[in-house]
Amino acid sequence: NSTDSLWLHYRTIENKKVLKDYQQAIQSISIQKGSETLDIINEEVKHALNTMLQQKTPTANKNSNSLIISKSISLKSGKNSSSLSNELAQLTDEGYLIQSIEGNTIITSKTDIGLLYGTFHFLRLLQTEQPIDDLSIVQSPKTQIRVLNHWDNLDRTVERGYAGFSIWNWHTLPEYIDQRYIEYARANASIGINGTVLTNVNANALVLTPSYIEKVKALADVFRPYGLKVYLTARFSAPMEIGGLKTADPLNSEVQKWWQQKTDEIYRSVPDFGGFLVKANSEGQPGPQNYGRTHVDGANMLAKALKPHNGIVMWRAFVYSEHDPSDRAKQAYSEFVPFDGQFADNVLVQVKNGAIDFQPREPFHPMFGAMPQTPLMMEFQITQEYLGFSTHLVFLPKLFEEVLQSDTYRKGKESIVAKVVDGTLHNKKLTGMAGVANIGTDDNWTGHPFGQANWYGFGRLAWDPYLSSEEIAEEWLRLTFSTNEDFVEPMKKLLIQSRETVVKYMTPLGLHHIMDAHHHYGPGPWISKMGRPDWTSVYYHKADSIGIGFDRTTSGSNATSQYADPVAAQFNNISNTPQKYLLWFHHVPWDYQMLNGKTLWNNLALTYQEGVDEVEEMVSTWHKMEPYISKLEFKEVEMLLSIQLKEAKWWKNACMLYFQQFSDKPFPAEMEKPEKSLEYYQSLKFPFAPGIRPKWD
Ligand code: BDP
Repeated sequence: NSTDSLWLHYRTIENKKVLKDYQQAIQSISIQKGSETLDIINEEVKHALNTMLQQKTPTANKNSNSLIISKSISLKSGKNSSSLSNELAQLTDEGYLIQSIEGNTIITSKTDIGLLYGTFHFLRLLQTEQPIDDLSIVQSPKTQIRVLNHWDNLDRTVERGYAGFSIWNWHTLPEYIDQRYIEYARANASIGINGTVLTNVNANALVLTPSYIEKVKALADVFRPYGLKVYLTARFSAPMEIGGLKTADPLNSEVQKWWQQKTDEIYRSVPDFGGFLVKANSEGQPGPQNYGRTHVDGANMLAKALKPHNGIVMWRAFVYSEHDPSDRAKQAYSEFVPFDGQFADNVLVQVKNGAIDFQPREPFHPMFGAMPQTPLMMEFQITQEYLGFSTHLVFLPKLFEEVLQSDTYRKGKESIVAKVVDGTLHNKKLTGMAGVANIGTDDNWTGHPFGQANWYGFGRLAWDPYLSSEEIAEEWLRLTFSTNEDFVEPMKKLLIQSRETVVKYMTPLGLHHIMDAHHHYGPGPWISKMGRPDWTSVYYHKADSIGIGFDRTTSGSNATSQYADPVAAQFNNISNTPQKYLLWFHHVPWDYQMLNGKTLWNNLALTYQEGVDEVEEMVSTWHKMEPYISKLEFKEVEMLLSIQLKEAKWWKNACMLYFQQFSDKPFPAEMEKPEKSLEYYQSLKFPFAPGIRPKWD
C-alpha cells in the first residue's frame, strides 16, 4: 500500500523521459558526513535514489552531474560558495538553498537541519517529477514553531482520536524504541514540522514525574536528529498533585520555585526541551483564576521558569466560562485582548482558527490581528472531530487556507491572518502554528488514507502559510499515489471540493455546532439539555417559527464588534454578509430572499441536497481511479466513501426534518425526501462512537 509509508514512498519514476533526465543529472552524489542528521540524509538520499532512479548512484566527487549536499561552511571554496553568498545571507537557521551550478545540483544551508529540510525538498521534486536542471530555490520557514499537538492520554487513548491508540507506548519506553517513532520523526521532518507536544491539553500531571521524564527523554533523543523538539502539556495544579503543595497559586513563591525546579529537572534530561502547552481555566481544567489570578500571571510564571533554557509557553485562548452568560464566541477575545502587551516575551497565545470550536466552517477568530503586542499562534485541528471523524474524506488545507487568507483589516486592507501568524503584520519575533494531530496506531497512521493529506498539508502551511491548497493537493497526490495526469487532475478537483461538500451536508450557510452531543458523531440539532446552554445545539442555531441563526450583530450579541471596522460593518449588514456566514451572524426569516432569488428555507434544503449529490460525485470519480490505486486501498476508500454518502444523507434528512418543525414549509421538489421520520433519527444512539472525551461534555 502506498499510504503505509505516507508520502515518502519513493516509487520508481513513472515517466521514462524524466527518469532518463534524472539519471543523467545525478551520476554521482557527495554528501557531507559527521553527525547523526548527516547520516540520516545520506541514508535517505541513497534509499530514495535507488528506488526512484533504479540505479545505485556512486558516491564520488565528480566535476559535473553530481548531487552535492553540504553545509555552506564546508562547501568547497571557489565558485560554488562565493556565488551563493547573497542567497545564504537570506537564510534562517532552518533554511536552505537548492541551486544548479555548473552542471551540479547543490543543496546547502547553515545547519544540519536546514540541510535535511533541503534534502527532503529536493527529493519531493523528483517524486513529483519536476525539472531539476535549472534550480534556484531559496527557502526558509515563515513561522518558527511548527508543532503537532497530540491529545494523547497516558493510558494510550486519544481524545478525539480516530486512528487507533496513541503511538507513544509509555509502557515499553524508555528502553524499547518503536520503529514508528523514527518514521514519525522522519515524516515530520520531511514537511518541516519541528516540534511535538506529546500529551493531551486536558493534562495529566504524571507526565512531569521522574519515571515519565525518562521516557520523554528517550523520545526526544530519537527526534533530535530530525529537528523535532519535544513539548509537554503542563497541568496547572501539578504542584499540588505531584509536588505536595497546598496551592498552585502562580504568585506563591513555593509554587514558583516548584515549577522552576521541575523545569530545570526536565532540561537536565532533555536539554533542548521546547516548553509547555497549557489549557487553563477552560472546560474544568485548573488555572490561575482558581486563585483569583489572571492568564498573564499563570503564563508568565511558567515563562520565567523556562526562560533560562530558551523554552516557551504556548498558552491556549480556548476559554469560555460557565459564569459568563455572554455569547461564547466573544469570550476568548474579551478575556485575552485586554492583556495585550503583558505577556512575557517567551509566551505565545495559541488561538483556534475560529471563535467557537473547529467547526466545518467558522469565520476567522477575531483575536487575530487584535493583539499587536502579543505573539499569536494558530491552532488548527487536523483530527476531524467535527468533520466526520476518519470515515469522511475532507481535504482540510482548503479550510486552513480560507482562514489564513481572511482579511482582518487590522492595519488596513491585506492584513490577512497569514500575516498575523508569520508575524509580519505587527513585526513579531516569535511565531508559530499548531495542529491537533490525527495520528494513531492504525497501519495507515490516520484512519482514512486521505487523512494523511491533512497532516501533510498542515506541515506545508506551517512552513509557508501562503501556499495554496491546490498546490498542496497536487503535491500530496503525486507523492502518495501517482503522477499520472488522469489521476492527479480529477482527484485534485475532488480534494479541493471536499471541504465545501462537508459544509453543505453538515452545517450549510453558517450553521454550526449542531452535531450530536458528547462524541460529536452525526447530526443532533435537537440537543437541548446539557450541563450548560453553550453545549447544546439549540443555543447555536436558535431555530424558531420566524427563522434560524444566531444574531451576533449590534442588535444581538454584538460579537461583530470584535472585528475591525470594515469587517464588523460587513458582518453587521445582512445583505453584505457572505452567504457562507449568514446564519453565523444573523437570525434570518425562513422566507428571506437570497441572492439566487430563492428563500432561505429552500436554499437550506438545496444546499443539503447538493452536499449529498457531491458525495455521489466523489464516489463516481473514485471508481474511475481504480487503475492508479492498489487494490486494497481502492477498496478501503470505496467503503469509506459509501459510509460518507450514507452519513451525508443522514445529516440532510435529520436536519431538514428537524428544522421543518419550525419553518412549517414543504421540502422543495429538488430535495430527495427523507427515508425515515424525525423520531427515528432522534432515537439513534452511538455508544461505540470513537474518540474518548472528557467528562465535562
Ligand atoms: C473541543 C473538544 C475537546 C477538547 C477541547 C479543547 O471537544 O475534547 O478538549 O476542544 O480544545 O473541541 O480543549
